[in-house]
Amino acid sequence: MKKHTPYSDFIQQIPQLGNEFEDDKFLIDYLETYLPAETLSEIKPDLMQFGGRVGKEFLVWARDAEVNEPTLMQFDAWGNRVDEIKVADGWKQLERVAAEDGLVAIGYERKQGEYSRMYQFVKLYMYTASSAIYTCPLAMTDGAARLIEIHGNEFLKGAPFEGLTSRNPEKFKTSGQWMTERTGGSDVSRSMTFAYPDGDNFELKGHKWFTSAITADMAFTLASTEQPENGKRAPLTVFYLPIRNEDGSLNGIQVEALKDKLGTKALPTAQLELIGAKARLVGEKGKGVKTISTLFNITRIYNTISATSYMRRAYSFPKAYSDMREAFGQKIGKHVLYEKSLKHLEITYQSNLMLALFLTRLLGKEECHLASETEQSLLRLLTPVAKLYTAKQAIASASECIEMFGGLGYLEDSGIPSILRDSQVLSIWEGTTNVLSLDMLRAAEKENGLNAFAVYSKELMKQDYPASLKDFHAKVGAKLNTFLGFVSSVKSAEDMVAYSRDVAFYLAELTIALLWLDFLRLNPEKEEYAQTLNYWLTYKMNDASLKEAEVLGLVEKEAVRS
Ligand code: MFK
Repeated sequence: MKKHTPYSDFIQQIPQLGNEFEDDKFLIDYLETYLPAETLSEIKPDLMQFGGRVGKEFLVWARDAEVNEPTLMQFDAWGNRVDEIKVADGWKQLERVAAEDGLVAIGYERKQGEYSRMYQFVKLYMYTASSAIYTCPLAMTDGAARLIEIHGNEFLKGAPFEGLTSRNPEKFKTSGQWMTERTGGSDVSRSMTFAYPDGDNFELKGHKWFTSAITADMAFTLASTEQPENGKRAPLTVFYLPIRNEDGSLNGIQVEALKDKLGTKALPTAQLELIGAKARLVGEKGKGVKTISTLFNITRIYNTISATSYMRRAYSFPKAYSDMREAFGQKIGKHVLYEKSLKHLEITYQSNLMLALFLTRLLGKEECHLASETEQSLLRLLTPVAKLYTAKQAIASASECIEMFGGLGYLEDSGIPSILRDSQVLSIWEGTTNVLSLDMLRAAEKENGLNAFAVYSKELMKQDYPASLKDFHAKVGAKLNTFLGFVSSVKSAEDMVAYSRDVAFYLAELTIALLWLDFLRLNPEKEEYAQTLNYWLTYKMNDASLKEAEVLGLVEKEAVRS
């Protein structure tokens, strides 16, 4: 019989990630610029080994966790309520490695002093896009540890804190952060969970609509100790609760359902009923939102780093592909338009990473009591700004990344679509873009954030710049003046609300421009980055974007509404 000749025996080679530390030249240049040489040489071997693993076994575990989604079994065969959640083996491996590699612990051991946070977040930057977003439990765990450091009593500073910051996988504990209820995820003060006295402690009764991740060991949540009166909302308080009792049963919690989400498929996000969960009060009674903001300000920095992780991946995957895939007679990387798309993705991840790592520098200083008042207010101001900005950039980069693989990028089992699905959550959880724009205003006005930004940036502009940067210095200075002039020209608080989103985006881009300028001042010989700043100032930043709300006719309307 005649043998069938296939039309083509071509099989596309699969692009592989290399060492995500060693290959990230910008990251290394950044660390060489802002870390003391001895700190860098101390942590480099660890970053190197970690960077080599994220593109290999971590990805295999992440894929396993994505494909084998968590399941909930509410009843056993005999009718007992058990609410048992099963997660994939890959998910467990990602937890184990997070503990062993100190992904939370590094920030609390503080062996590198004020640079510990930068070290920790560089590892998280490499880890997130290969973790099926195990970073989410880590974010809440870290936020909980910080909450305990600041507001915790002796009990919380004992075993719970030690568990959250342990490197031993057997002892490592994770925490949830339960705020969202059916009444709202943004307007948290509409919470309908009540805390009833129970000896020295409390019993919580209520409902939590989104809780990540129910497989945690403990949670911090909000509840009111008083019933609302005459329609007036009762103030909230933070409570700590262990998820399970000593015998392993759930602590007055019933898992109603696991959420069916667009992305973050490996993460067991649950809808819960609290039917008398034993809990301890944390911080000041009635100051719940303020107290828990310590936690969510940390998770917002995690969100920022996670966004940069996805942006880096949205660049490094198509970059790897560009050297092996051929079309129209040559490697696709040789086609000028593919090269241009890659350039966009490269500039985007580097610029956003610049902003994210700046936050970790400020955070490290604050936690080591080395930050000036200006730096503390700047951290407060830039946390929501960086979170909202980087999330949107990550989504755009992820979408472009898919397109750069053509149809293959659209196939689930290529592993590429999850970059987009998982990035999409970054602009939602931990505060939406609009809510965070308002938080920026809160920080700008109540916590001296705007003034701190003006002081800090003017100080940066006063540094010694080499002659080669004279033009850039003038251009960044002009953008700074445009920004400060604009915010001081806004006539009313209502108008400022309408402009807040435009202001937040511009502020993020302006901060990035200032940071590039500072980076170039310290690295005048690295000309490739001068091209980036040129692009950023000329094509990325658009002064007209500050007035989008006005062009859309929303400025006066906001005044009329209120
Ligand atoms: C990969 C990374 C993953 C991250 C993990 C994600 C998993 C977690 C899943 C979730 O839980 S997602 C739900 C997240 N939800 C939010 O982030 C809430 C979004 N809404 C807000 O942030 C609202 O702005 C807020 C709830 C805070 C508004 O509440 P209020 O009560 O109307 O605020 P108000 O009255 O302005 O502020 C109360 C106090 O808190 C004030 O202080 P004082 O009592 O001293 O006056 C505020 O200054 C203070 N405050 C508010 N936000 C703050 C803050 N302080 C510091 N930092 C902040 N960000």
